[in-house]
Amino acid sequence: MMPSVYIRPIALADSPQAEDGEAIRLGGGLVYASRFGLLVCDGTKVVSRRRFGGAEAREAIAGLPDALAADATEQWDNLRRSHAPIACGQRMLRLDQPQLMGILNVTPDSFSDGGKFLDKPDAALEHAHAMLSAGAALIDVGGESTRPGAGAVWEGDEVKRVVPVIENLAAAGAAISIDSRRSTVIEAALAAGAHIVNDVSAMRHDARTAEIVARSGAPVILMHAPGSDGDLHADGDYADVVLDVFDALRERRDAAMAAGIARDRILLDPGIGFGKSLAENLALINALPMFHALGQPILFGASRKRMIGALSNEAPAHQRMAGSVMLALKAMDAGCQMVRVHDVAETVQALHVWRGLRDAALTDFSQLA
Ligand code: PMM
Repeated sequence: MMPSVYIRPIALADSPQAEDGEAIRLGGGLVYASRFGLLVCDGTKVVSRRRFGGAEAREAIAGLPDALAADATEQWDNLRRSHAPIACGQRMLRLDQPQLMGILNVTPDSFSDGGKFLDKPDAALEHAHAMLSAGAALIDVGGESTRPGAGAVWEGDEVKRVVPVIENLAAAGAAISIDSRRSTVIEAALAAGAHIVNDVSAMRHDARTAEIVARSGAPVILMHAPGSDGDLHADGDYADVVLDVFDALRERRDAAMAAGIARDRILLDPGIGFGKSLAENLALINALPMFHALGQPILFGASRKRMIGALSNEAPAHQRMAGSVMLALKAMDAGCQMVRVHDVAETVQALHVWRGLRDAALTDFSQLA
């Protein structure tokens, strides 16, 4: 097997004035990194490891064999890549700061909010509008539960659940994503006014999806889930969860581009909670900054997920707000451009305080360096 290379940010910095070397801006976002690890792996075995500061990157990369150096250079450029705003109808989603995606599940059985909005279009819309007023940049509308063991939904039912909600939100000028892995549903949702496709199977479930997304020009979120086809949670057997998810997302990014989807239309998501143990979820969250090396905006979703219950005396889903906000802040610290949440008002407040801490107009960072 060909050796592979990975660049991992290992020390984040408050500002570009980091004392231990030149810091770089990650993902064009609001966060900085000052120290990096350069890993060369043979399969999953790390064969060499070097640490370097931002100013020493070129020299560190030049020490690699040619084939690896090209890949490492691309990752280094990707880490610093800025992302253009995404147009959603009249709205522009800026990706130089974290944006919150509010979750609206129109399902009978989602683990966190199942049954609250199914067959209750008024309640669903009221909730969506409340999330928008609270500061959600967009609403993620889903009509199929993806929790482990959830029953399959007939796609005609999924369309009937999501389309009326999308039509209403689109008429109100909201930015909307459709959370589905079925091309028929995606097609109907885009026709109804959705702007972004959120596919938890990273377009593996339905071969037609890539063609529809390419033709529509809509941005697409490709999420990692290990299971093929039916059960997204199956086959979670990793040699190294961070490197395996990184490689899998790179493969899906490249497959999307090969299908004719423009690179600046692709967002990536490590898929927290999908076919991953608690330790694997924690490892991924601690390694989030590394995913900027794939060169795409990163979406992070851990809101009310099981891992929070597992770390907090099995708190049920509706009592996982504080843990969810904590994880959202961790994603912001890692420079993730989009965070998918249920508790919008609480996360917006946390985001505002987070931004205050980072604002160079409010803190003179040169005094802290
Ligand atoms: N999680 C769920 C559903 N859709 N989409 C993306 N991109 N990322 C996620 O982490 C994600 C998702 C499951 O959570 P829910 O039942 O609360 O919607």
